[in-house]
Amino acid sequence: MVNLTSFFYMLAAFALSTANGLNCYECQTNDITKCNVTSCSAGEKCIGFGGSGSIIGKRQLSCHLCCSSDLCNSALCGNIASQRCEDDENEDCSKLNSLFQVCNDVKHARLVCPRYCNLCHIVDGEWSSWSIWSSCSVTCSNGTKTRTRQCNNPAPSPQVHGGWTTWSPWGICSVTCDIGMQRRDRSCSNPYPSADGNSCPGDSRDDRVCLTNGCTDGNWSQWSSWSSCSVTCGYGLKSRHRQCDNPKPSVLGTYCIGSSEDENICFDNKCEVDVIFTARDLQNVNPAHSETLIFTNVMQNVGNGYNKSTGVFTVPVNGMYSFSFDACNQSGKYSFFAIVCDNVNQNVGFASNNDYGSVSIDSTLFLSKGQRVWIKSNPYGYFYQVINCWNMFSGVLTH
Ligand SMILES: *[C@@H]1O[C@H](CO)[C@@H](O)[C@H](O)[C@H]1NC(C)=O
Ligand SMILES: *[C@@H]1O[C@H](CO)[C@@H](O)[C@H](O)[C@H]1NC(C)=O
Ligand SMILES: *[C@@H]1O[C@H](CO)[C@@H](O)[C@H](O)[C@H]1NC(C)=O
Ligand SMILES: *[C@@H]1O[C@H](CO)[C@@H](O)[C@H](O)[C@H]1NC(C)=O
Ligand SMILES: CC(=O)N[C@H]1CO[C@H](CO)[C@@H](O)[C@@H]1O
Repeated sequence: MVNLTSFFYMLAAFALSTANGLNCYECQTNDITKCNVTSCSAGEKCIGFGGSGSIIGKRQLSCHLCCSSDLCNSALCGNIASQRCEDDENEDCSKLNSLFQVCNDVKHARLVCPRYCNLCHIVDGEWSSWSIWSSCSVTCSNGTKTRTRQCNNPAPSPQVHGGWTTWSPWGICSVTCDIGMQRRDRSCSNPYPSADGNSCPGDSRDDRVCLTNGCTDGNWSQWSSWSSCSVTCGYGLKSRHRQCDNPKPSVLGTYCIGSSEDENICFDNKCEVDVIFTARDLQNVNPAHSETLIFTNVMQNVGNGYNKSTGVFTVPVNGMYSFSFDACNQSGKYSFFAIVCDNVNQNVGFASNNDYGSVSIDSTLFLSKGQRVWIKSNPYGYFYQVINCWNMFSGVLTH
């Protein structure tokens, strides 16, 4: 007769080999001890078999498996109960993480919220046992010998390399005007590195220059007094200046608007040269064609421009000149004449027997030093010369 109990075990073994990890049915060693068993709770019923619904396995606490009987050997247990990996029931891990990112701090998170933070798989490293001592470093006298151990019993797992948080916003500028510095920070906590993981590369602090408004805008000083005239004679320029230092602009302050230099026209009367001449009494009252009229009686010649031997006035200084020629008419005769400058007629006229007394022509010219002015017959003249009617050539530098 078939041992009913054996048959029963055989079926149970077949059924249970397909169930996840429940292999305590092989507890067939000599080293069998009494298991510390408890009753399965409602959700932990291990085996219901044969329609009877009877419980044939009970949970073995240390093994997390169900055993066929109270006799079990934990050394054969293929599924050692993992260390407790539960969140601290006094903490709201979800809240802790959203407020304080507790999961980024692996060390802390493993104590408080290992399950929430998915850290149950982390294994702390432990030292291996020491190796045997090496031989002595010397063969006589005092030397050293060494022994080693590794962090591989077990090796820590997994290795976590540090990661930076995002940068904080930039801090306030160190100054309220001009140029200062500001900083921002980040920390190597996203996540923190594990003991054997790499720390974050780079700096946790970043500084940069910050520009604000200028502290002080520039303002002009008062104008200096005018410089002396750039020429000692006639029209020139005088200048004055000012500095943008009342106050000076700060580094980012605006510079003064406008020019630091000012110029104006100046005229120095003191050095004006006087030029004036008057000459009368024609050397030749019947000049030939285009002949230069020479007036031999020089009444004044300030500046020595008029030459009484040639009748020509040579300009001594640049300036505006006014010339005139007075001619006496003669009854029944005509005189034609011109004021000439460097061979160009500037004004022409004539005296006829219809004129009474004298006739004048004049000319105002802007001349340069060295230019020449004279009177010529144009083309001929019959001048009349008596004590009460003068033929006269005169000129003056007006300015
Ligand atoms: C079984 O284990 C529990 C919890 O570890 C313990 O309190 C109890 O004393 C143990 N019973 C036996 C018989 O070893
Ligand atoms: C060796 O070490 C011992 C103990 O420290 C010391 O007394 C001794 O003087 C040392 N010998 C030499 C040669 O340094
Ligand atoms: C600029 O300077 C002038 C004198 O040159 C002074 O009157 C004025 O108040 C100054 N302005 C400022 C803003 O300093
Ligand atoms: C006047 O002109 C003549 C002839 O060119 C010259 O010889 C003489 O030196 C001049 N006189 C004066 C005062 O310039
Ligand atoms: C100064 C002089 O001789 N003037 C004369 C100019 O011409 C008229 C008209 O012929 C005479 O009457 C003037 O005496």
